[in-house]
Amino acid sequence: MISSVQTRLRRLATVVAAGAVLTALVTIPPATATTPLPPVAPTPQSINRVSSDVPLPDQVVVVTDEHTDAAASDLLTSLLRQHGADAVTTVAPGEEAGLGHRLIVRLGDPERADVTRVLGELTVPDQAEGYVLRTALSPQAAELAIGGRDAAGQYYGVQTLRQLFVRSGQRWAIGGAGVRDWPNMGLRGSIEGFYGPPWTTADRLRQLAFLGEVKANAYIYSAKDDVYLRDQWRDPYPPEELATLGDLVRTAGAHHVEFTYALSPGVSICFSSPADVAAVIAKFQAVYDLGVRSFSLPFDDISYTKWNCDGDQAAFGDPGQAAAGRAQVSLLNTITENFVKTHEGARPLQTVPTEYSDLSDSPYKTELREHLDPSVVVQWTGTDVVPPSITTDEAKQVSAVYGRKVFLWDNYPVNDYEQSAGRLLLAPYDKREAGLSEHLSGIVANPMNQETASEVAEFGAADFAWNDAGYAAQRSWPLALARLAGGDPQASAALEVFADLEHLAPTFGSTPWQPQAPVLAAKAAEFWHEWQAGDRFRAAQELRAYAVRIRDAAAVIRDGRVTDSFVAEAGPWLDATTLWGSAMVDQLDALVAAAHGDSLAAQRLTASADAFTSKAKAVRTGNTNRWGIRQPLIGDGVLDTFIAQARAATVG
Ligand code: 14T
Repeated sequence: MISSVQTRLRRLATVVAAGAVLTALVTIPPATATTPLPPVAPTPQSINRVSSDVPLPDQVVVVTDEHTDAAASDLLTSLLRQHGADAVTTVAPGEEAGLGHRLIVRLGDPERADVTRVLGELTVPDQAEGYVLRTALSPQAAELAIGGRDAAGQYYGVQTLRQLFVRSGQRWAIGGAGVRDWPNMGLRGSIEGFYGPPWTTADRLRQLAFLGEVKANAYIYSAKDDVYLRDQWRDPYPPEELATLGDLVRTAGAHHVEFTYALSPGVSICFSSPADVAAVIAKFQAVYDLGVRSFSLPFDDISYTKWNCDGDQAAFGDPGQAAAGRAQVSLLNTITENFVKTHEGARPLQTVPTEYSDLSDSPYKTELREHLDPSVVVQWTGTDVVPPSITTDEAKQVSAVYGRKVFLWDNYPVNDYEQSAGRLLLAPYDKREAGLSEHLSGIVANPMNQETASEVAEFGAADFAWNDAGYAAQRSWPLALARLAGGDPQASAALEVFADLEHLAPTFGSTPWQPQAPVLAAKAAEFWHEWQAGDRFRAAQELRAYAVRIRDAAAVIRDGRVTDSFVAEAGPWLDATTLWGSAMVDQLDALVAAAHGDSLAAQRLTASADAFTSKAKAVRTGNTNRWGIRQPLIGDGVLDTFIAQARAATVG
């Protein structure tokens, strides 16, 4: 009885499945029905194939109206041109009829009739910054519609389109996709919040464009060593500096990035002084006039148990945690009332509390919880300044302590502290628990002094903040590297080998939260196992191939289409990688020679490996970080250990 029901169910399932396949075959040509869409990052909430790929012809009509976002339509036009559309004509709805073009792209408000029609059953998401994108292909027309919940949504729809271009013979096509997408966190991006040489203007301009690409909307300007932000916070900007800031603010806007100006007066402010409050307002007003609409007053890394003036003793009592909380709350609430609320378009004020890296309640946090204006956004770094992981439980607890969702200041991939000396931090963004979007208002990553190298981890952070449930470090990381490699597959592969050697992510303690060179470590372990128990020469051949990839990675990266600024920043690390890789190749060859009984060759090759090792150790970084000029560390603890072990086994 039961088995006959099962049989019938199974038959039914087969019939249904066959029907589905048949329908698919009828509506979509087989080749494209099975061709996967190209990867899109941040991972969309939903993406499906809805048509075969749409060939991109020479002539394209773009339909926009006054509600179409200018940044979105500019980006759309330039993408179409880059992919071979020589003539892009932009017209208003209704004017496209009879133009006889082979592709019509409709961009704007999803409620616009022509956009709605092409979107079909794909409704626009309710969430801010959400969008819908859909291709539609019929014998009469090839169409693509992108509708955004708001201007940012339109822009993000086009950023998704950017990743949907696929090769089609000599020309390009657009992957036949239906996408409904929105961010899980409202604030996503980076905080230039490290010690040491601040980013250059060129770095910042590059960063702002990058943030737009990964659908991130926040850049917080908080460089610790910018004197106008911290040590001399009261001083007005000289005109040239102000002009440069204006350029950054405009560029941020053009990429839908909110430029947050973070002034850190805590080192010397007299909270009870009307003149100091006025100095904060004057500084904010100067950048408001440039177009800044988002402000922060961080109080991190200051002493909060002594006053900077006698007036504060009278106003807030004896110095101490609770009194510091009262003083900071008074400034934050005053600026909220007298600046943020009186300035058109100003976003909620942000702060970094002096206690920013733990979960426990305290007299200081009680003051903030009970008296800080509820609109003020509070940042938190996770437990420990550089945390080994961040869990939903922790975020939930800290929200209770601060009486609001917190905004994660994520101290990865920052490399300004001693444990990170000599390192680039190129491991994936990892160990942040899915579900954090329920408890955090957003994430900003604190990057390295090296802007482009930071984009690897930041790419992951933006991906996670957009869609924490859909995030997979092992999916995101290769996409981040491929992006830096300009899509060049050989360079992408070389970057993966290089990044494995810069994988160690330190904490402030002695235990890293991500291990060094996991791929090389596994290969070396496998090699020794085989060398002792299996086929020695096959084992050596396999590991040698990987050693050659290490040795040649820098050349492949330098000769390939890798972003110039990455190559420049990573220069000393790339040089050292070539030398360490050469040492590894020679030492492996020495080991094999010794195993063949050719002790002369073994000696000669060992001497050569030794020479490469010495040279590798003599390479120095530039003076680019707080920790100064150091030896660039390459797979340390793994690569050097392997060479030493192979040497010992060679020499006997
Ligand atoms: F405000 C913060 F959220 C924060 O992280 N502040 C600094 C930050 O500027 C720096 O880049 C980061 C990594 O070194 O750590 C914080 O700075 C510290 C914190 C410490 F506890 C530096 C030394 C410390 F001992």
